[in-house]
Amino acid sequence: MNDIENIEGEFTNTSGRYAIVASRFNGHIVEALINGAVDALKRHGVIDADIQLYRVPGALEIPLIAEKLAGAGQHDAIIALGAVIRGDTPHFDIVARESASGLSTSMMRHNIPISNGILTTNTIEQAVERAGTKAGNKGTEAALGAIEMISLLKKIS
Ligand code: INI
Repeated sequence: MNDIENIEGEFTNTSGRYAIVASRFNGHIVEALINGAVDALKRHGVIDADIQLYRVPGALEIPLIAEKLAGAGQHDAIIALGAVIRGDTPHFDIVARESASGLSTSMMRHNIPISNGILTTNTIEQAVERAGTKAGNKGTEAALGAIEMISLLKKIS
């Protein structure tokens, strides 16, 4: 077991261009996710000029912009940030499923990491917990995932 080659992404060389696509719906929570993501990128050495923030109305619109950006080829990773909260709507399941599925499709089509930092929770309290309070910050996690995947992909190509 210890003799096997272990290939994984690193957090040391973070050169790359990052696009954040964030929704305005449930804006207070999403702003906390954006702050978490930007903070994580910058603390790992990513400079302001290599981070672009695109804003869309809601989680359902995130995949279109992510797809467009992935196809344009100007970024090394895309970080999707949003908050879908069941309490808000009967079509929670559609918004949650379609936003995640659209991102996966674009990631595979364009071979670019797309970190899914879209919270899907039953309550606003659960969303707040995952946006920088007692259960971490999903935006931070998504940014770290993007850094790691860029690094790992470089080792394969
Ligand atoms: N968009 C969200 O980002 N989160 C939600 O919780 C949400 N709810 O509950 O409805 C939501 N709906 C809007 C949707 O993403 C689209 O913006 C809208 O349907 C227009 O296409």
